[in-house]
Amino acid sequence: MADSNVTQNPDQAAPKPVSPTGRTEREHLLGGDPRAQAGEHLTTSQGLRLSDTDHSLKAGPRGPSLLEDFHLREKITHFDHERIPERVVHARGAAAHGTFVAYGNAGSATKAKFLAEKGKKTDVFVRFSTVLGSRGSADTVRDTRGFATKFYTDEGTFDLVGNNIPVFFIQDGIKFPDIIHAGKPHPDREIPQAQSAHDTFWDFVGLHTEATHHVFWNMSDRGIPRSYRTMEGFGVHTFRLENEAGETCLAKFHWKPVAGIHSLVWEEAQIAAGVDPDFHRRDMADSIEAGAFFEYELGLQLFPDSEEETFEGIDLLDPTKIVPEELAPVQLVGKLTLDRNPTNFFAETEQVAFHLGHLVPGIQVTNDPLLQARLFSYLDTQLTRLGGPNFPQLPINRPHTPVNDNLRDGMHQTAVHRGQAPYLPNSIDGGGPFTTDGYVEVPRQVSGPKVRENPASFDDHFSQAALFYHSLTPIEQAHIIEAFTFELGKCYEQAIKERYLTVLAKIDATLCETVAAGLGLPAPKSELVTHGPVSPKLSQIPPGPGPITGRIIGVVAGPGADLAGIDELRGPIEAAGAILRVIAPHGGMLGKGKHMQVVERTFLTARSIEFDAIVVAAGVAETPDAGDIKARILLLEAYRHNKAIAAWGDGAKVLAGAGIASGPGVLLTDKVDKDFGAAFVQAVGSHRVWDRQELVMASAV
Ligand code: HDE
Repeated sequence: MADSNVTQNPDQAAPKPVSPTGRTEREHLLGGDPRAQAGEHLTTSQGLRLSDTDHSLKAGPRGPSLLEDFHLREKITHFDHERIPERVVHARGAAAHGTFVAYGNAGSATKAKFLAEKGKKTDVFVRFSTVLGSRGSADTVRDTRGFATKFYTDEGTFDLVGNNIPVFFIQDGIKFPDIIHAGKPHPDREIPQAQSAHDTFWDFVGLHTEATHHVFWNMSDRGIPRSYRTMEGFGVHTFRLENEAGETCLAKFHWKPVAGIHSLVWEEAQIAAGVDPDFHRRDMADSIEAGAFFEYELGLQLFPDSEEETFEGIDLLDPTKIVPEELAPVQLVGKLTLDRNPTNFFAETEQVAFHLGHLVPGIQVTNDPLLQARLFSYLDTQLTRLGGPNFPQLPINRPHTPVNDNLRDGMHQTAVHRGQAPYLPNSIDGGGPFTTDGYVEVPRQVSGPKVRENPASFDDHFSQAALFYHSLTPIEQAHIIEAFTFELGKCYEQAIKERYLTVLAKIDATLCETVAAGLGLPAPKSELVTHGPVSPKLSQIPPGPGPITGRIIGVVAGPGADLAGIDELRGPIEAAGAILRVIAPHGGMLGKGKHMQVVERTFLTARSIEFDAIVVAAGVAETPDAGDIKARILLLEAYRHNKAIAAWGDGAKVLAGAGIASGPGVLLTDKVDKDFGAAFVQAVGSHRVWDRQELVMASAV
């Protein structure tokens, strides 16, 4: 029968490219895990070669299936069990492998070798995630992003399980189930998915006002990052570091993205959630495959270790507080480069198991009550998620240093342990394994009455939200106002909206009044709180153009386009590490010979959200497709979202046809030359043309 020949298809002898970079099917298989993927032949899990995998064993071609069909039963049974429970939070994620290299300047603070030794290289695996959504939810929703890093150090694995926001909603981990129940979809209808814009979330954060600072970060542009490449990361809690001399200090971990901090605009994030729910995942995988690696510097804010555990009056054990960088500068101690995509999503990204208790000498925990609860949760959650206590044996979780743990048996045990005495001390197995100069907790005095209470300093819920808001530029503040108006506008309960307005009334009068007006409610009386000196470093709008590595530039072309001009423009764009994609009315090739262009997106498959900037080539204005409504929407959306727009030659007519004339961030030229290339790269490097915002609002395009 024809279909049973599928596995002998002669096309398999000449592998075809299966990915944009031209990797072949055969290359994919090279180096496969010998436990499940060796040899050329299809087998059962027991290694029995199979001659047919498409027809179940039946009593005659029209008869019922036979119970004795062991291959059918094995294939279906394994399939039935392919899924494991998704993470209860941070279910939606994507990851990459890379390397961390220490600058060698952290030794005075910590003896952790991966930080202290100059040039020391450590393998890492980083998983980025959203918090609220399910595994299949969209990447670009408004949410906090997880930034979890596994350092496979010589001294054991260290996990830095952080977020892209430096504070958290709650001060005590005992409230975590409550905030998550409030943020997740409603239990009756299971909607909305991956959203905070609903009653239960705003009910919780209005009643637990310690969440205010985190809520402000979420409502800011930080809640909708452009790329995982353009996010900061934070350890959030204060850790205790110890150096070789036994001296301790307190520290907060920071990741600083080399590409700068950039975000989507809200409308773009919403469109992307539908048009490309894999927006961030795709961006990371494509960029890494194209060699445009993700880079971050690791930084430390260091504070003297003291009885009070405060710095400049800020309680370092309160995870709703930051220490402004102006008060304690971030000292950069090493660089992380993510340069390799996972080979198998399930084996690596899904099965990776982070835990705050994965520590190395030189790094210790503090009494932050949120951190303390996390020390329990992460180990516990893996037992359900990964089916038992042997998850550290999974390849992605295995330390890159020898392990001799005396832990035995259990579900999914894959090690064949030797010996008879897995206990210590013993006099049978040579006495070992032996304890040595390993991890020692810094001896600190612990005493106090047994109480369910917070320190008094934890009662300040608003001053840092106000500090954050007032440290931002007017455009960033406008985005926060818009976000609050949107999110509260999605709530149904009047009391919840009114209660939250009383929170806003403590932060800023204009903010509160504008949101109230948007909701059609009276603004409550201002009860403004005071805050410390503003921290300009909290603003993410760059003072000047930055790198454009991994950015995507769309060039609108078509039959008759100036293909040589496209090649000319490709030079500076690729030299800056960005990617040029040709958009045309139809797929296929444009032109032939030296300047032939492959059409990568058509007017049907392209949407503005994919591009950081759009250029219209000369030679398309007179073609019948120049006025295509989809192309006009492409240009108009890019314009509305304050992206750099350019055209050369009669490409300007296409822009004009879409209602885009000259103005801020619109670059027009006769032909592509060096100066234009440089000016364009600089415009993209500014990320957004905020000067255009007012024009956009006024013209209502
Ligand atoms: Fe988590 N968190 N968390 N969290 N968290 C998990 O662990 C938890 C918190 C963070 O990519 C879970 O393996 C509690 C703060 C990230 O695999 C779970 C509390 C921060 C990830 C869990 C917190 C985080 C998780 C779910 C309050 C930023 C994804 C699956 C005490 C500093 C890791 C898992 C990955 C995942 C519990 C608070 C970051 C259930 C109880 C604060 C990035 O164990």
